[in-house]
Amino acid sequence: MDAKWWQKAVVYQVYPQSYQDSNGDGIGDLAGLTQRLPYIKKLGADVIWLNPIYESPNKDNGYDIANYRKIQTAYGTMADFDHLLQRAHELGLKILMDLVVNHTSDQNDWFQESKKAKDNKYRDYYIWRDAKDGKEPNNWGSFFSGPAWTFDPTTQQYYLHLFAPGQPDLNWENPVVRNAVWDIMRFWLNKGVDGFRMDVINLISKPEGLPDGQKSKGAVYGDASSIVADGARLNEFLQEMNKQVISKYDMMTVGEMPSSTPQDAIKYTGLQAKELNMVFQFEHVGLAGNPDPRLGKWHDQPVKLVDLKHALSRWQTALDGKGWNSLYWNNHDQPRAVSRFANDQPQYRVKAAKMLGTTLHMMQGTPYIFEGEELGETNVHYTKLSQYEDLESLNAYEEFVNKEKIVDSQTMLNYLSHMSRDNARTPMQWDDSAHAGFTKGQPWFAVNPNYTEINVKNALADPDSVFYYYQKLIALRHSHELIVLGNYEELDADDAEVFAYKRHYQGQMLLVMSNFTDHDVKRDYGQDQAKQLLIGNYADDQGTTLRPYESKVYFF
Ligand code: ISL
Ligand code: CA
Repeated sequence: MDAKWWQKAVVYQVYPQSYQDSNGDGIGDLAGLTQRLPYIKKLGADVIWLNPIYESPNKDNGYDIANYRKIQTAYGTMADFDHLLQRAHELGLKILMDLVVNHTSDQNDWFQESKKAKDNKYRDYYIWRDAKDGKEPNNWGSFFSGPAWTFDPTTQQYYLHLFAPGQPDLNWENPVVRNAVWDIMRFWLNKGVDGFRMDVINLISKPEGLPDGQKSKGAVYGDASSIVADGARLNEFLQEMNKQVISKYDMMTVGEMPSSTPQDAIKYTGLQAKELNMVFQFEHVGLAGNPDPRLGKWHDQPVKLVDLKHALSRWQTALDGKGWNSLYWNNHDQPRAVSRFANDQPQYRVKAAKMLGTTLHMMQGTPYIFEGEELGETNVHYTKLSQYEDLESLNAYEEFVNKEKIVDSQTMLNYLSHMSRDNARTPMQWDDSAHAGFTKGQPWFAVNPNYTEINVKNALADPDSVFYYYQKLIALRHSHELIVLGNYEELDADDAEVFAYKRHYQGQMLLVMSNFTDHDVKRDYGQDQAKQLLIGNYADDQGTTLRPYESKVYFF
């Protein structure tokens, strides 16, 4: 089988407001990113995924879109975008846009119209319901704390928002809404963009009657996600999207799908399914939750290696030959990988970051690198609430510490330092000058203080840096069909120290071994029989010995 371009590609994710400021206002922008394209090219990535750059009141950093056809003023103009796209294409880089269409901003014209009157032409663009017994229409909680419904006095009804009140959910049951979405997609595709990452796309088909969600013990709200995710009409909607838009362009699609199972993903990405190319699954980033289900993702527990292996291996095996995986350790919603899954202490950080890169990049699927991951950037380790900016973090603190009082302030601050999305959102660390060379002004969000050591300038000057190691990982994928297409064999699932697997393809074999601990271990998988050590993160090979966070890939 010949691999498609998006199967061979490596994606680099750019969080525009934190990448490069070009005009000193402290906010990253399109002109800044355009200046940095040669850097991304040097790394060797093929595709850039841009987080939302559309006009937005920024309640949720651009995931609340006011105008789908306009660039956020702080990021530049449409001319700046056209220039970015043109420069990227000249360099052989493709651009993936973020498509956020489960919801819009409440400032979007559609919603402004919709809220005016029950008989407004745009009323059914959104999900409006009467009060039930004088209260919300059902018990759903929002992902960003509080109820998933807000009462609007003008028409005396509630509207649904699975996220913040400023993010009303679109009504996908309405064919006019679906056509409006196809038009937005065509608008950007006709400009020449190369595809879309689709925000929470498995939440668009809401269940009939909007029934109450399960409530865990002591919880104020019911759980909407398990009822809404992967709804009855999702496949139909995605097939319609494919027929109307996707099939007409040479493009790449990845759907963000919290809580999808491999069986769901096969339906969405299956070779016959005619829906999407791949999904972002959440299993490995959902491990080690708080034992109190009300606190969910807020915890400080390390992930157990056996669980991590189980999650990733399950997806590798289930989708082989049936669908296609995306591969990621982190993104703008997740803590930094080296802090979360390995070790960010100075004596281990570089080795550990390379070890994680190896483990993921040798798997089957399309790898995604989040800006700064290629430097081994770490969590920011904030200790005060005032240092945070993200509404999910701030709302969770307010709800659990102040309102419901189920956790004390110190404990919650500790959870935030481990899990807050803000860990990923600090500005890119370019050099050791003020604000890491991100801006000549005051940055919208403070730079991680470790920028004086961890930065692009240092990485490019050091042949042993995480950057050059990632460059090599990417080059290996581009030159070995085995890495792209080979099937996956997990080794010793219950080994709690080493993540080892094999890949097989047309008589060739790859052996990958990663030591996830800070001490020496010994493992023998017949590596002495290998033809070649393809890549490793130590200068020499000590055979069966794996040193702290050592990772090696053998070719047979
Ligand atoms: O659903 C969740 C947990 O069950 C969340 O993790 C949720 O899926 C996730 O926050 C969705 O993220 C995406 O949509 C959000 C936006 O804030 C994120 O930045 C985006 O990646 C709303 O648009
Ligand atoms: Ca700027």
